[in-house]
Amino acid sequence: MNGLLGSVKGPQDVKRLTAEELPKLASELRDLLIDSCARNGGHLGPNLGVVELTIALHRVFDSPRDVIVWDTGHQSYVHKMLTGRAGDFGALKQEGGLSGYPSQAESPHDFVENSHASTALSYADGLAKAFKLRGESDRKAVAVIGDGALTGGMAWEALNNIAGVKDLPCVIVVNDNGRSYSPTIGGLAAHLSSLRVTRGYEEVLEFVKGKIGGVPVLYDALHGFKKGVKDVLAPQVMFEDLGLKYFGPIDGHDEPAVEAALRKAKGFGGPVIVHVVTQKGRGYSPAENHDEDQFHSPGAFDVATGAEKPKGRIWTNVFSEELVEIGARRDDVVAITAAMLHPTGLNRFADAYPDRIYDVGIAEQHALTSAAGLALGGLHPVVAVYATFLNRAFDQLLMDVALHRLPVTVVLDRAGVTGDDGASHNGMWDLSILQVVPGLSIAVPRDGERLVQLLNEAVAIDDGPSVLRFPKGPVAEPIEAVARLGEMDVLREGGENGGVLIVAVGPMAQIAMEAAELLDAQGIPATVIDPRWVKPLDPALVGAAAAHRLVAVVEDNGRVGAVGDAVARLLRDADVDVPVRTFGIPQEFLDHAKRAKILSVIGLTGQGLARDLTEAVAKRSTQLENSL
Ligand SMILES: Cc1ncc(C[n+]2csc(CCOP(=O)(O)OP(=O)(O)O)c2C)c(N)n1
Repeated sequence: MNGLLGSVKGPQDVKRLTAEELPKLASELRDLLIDSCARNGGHLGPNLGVVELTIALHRVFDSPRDVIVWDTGHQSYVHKMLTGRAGDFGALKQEGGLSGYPSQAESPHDFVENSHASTALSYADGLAKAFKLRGESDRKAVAVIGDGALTGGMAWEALNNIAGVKDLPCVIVVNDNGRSYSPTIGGLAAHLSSLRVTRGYEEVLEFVKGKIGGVPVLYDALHGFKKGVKDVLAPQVMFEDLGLKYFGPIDGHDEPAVEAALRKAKGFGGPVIVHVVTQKGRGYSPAENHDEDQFHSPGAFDVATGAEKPKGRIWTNVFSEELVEIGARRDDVVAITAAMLHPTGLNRFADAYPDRIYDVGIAEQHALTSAAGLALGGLHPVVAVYATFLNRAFDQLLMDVALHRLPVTVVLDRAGVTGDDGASHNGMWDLSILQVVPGLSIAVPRDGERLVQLLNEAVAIDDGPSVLRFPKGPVAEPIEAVARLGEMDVLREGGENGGVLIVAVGPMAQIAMEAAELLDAQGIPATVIDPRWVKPLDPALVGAAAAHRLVAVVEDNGRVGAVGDAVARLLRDADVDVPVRTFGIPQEFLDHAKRAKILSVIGLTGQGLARDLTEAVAKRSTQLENSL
């Protein structure tokens, strides 16, 4: 690594640079960000926006003695580059390479790895309390949180607590770029934009036009700005009323100004908010001009044009299109997104039915209970979230939706192994935690045609909640059923003499069919069934299992308590003692790597399955012979 960045091995080297050298460092950081994200994809827009802020943080604070917690963690690339990892960016998000989020294994400068949003203030609250109690009076807890993440309820629970301890050594940096993926919504967002304008109305318009040009919503909102005089003169009251000292707004690309504000904050004897206004995608015009999400997290792209490699047809597209069709037939169907309109494909629905879409911010818990309210009000909400983020809203689904038997459909995208976003992004929990919800129905489509069919069946359920889940990536090739058994699809008949019954959960049908062929070639007949609905399980499964020597359940979910365990329980309860093998994701936090690679390592391939099942059948035969 050449240039100034080559000489930066850690924060002490950032501190040593002269003020005149900093713009050059910023420019080198941006080049490296663009280059590495172009190669392997990554969170480019957010990181381009925090270049000067991150430099300033490392010049003012003493990491890791002072702890910097990055909310969500997707904007921590510059932090990684300034803490000795710039040379490793060639393998960003690749197996064995740098994680796309902070990682304790990578550096003592990384404390918090979780990529679920809105947690940084709570971590900082706890850290600061720990410093105080342990008498470590030289340490500060610094939380960097975006205006998007600030829409999450946890952030407000934390603010309430932080403000309650007058001498808490905690600095909250609000990185306000006006956007989550899309422009941030809601009353808070409106308030933050009013904060940006403390310098007076006319100046505001110039400021916003200059700094955040190309965000018409915000500009229009400011034009229509009709706040009370008190808020115009002292809009920071919201924070100060809470008891938090407020500094800002600061131009987040003016490094000396950010540094000055952070120094003041550091010297202040209690909890303080520094409000920094930045531009997402700053310094790379394809990102700055990208209306949809300012290159929030593009896949690999061409540096000159910003053009991304085409993704082909993905599961999300099928869902997105079918929901528009359903919306045309059913005017009671409404949709909810938690700040992920485009990633979940709900943008089409929003375009078609603008008054039937609700973006609630990064607020999955609220999304579910608001859906409950909509359902109580006579509508059928479809809540679309990434599978891993549903964890946030488990209690709301259980008590607010299911207990009231409300017709809410939850659509889980990115279910199963997602891979290169690391442990906290794998959607491997839902089939386990959802098993315990009374009255909930869960569908898992194996291909696009089944997604269409099952989505329609799900929104037709009017006496309780339903969930539909599908994975990341290209939609699976269709597999036609050869027969129906109850509500289940039989994909392959294994013959009369009872060999292995493979219960393939959704897209696992592909590898189940491959495994069945391989088993057949070895003289082990194999039947493959796709249950379509995995909760409740079809009672016809009991008879099918009883006619086989071994049952194998294959699913793209953690093995504990998921469909495999549910099938075993069903058979136990019916006094059918055919052995059940469960194949899924080991109950571990998986390191980042490509989805295909992880599936192969954990044995979720046709070959892996066939090998394990051959062994299981052989073992079973030996046991039977020995018992005779
Ligand atoms: C609980 C949760 N829901 C959704 C997401 C997906 N997500 C990742 S970043 C992001 C937007 C964050 O916006 P902001 O905090 O303003 O940061 P920016 O990217 O604008 O810098 C969202 C919705 C998440 N990480 N966690």
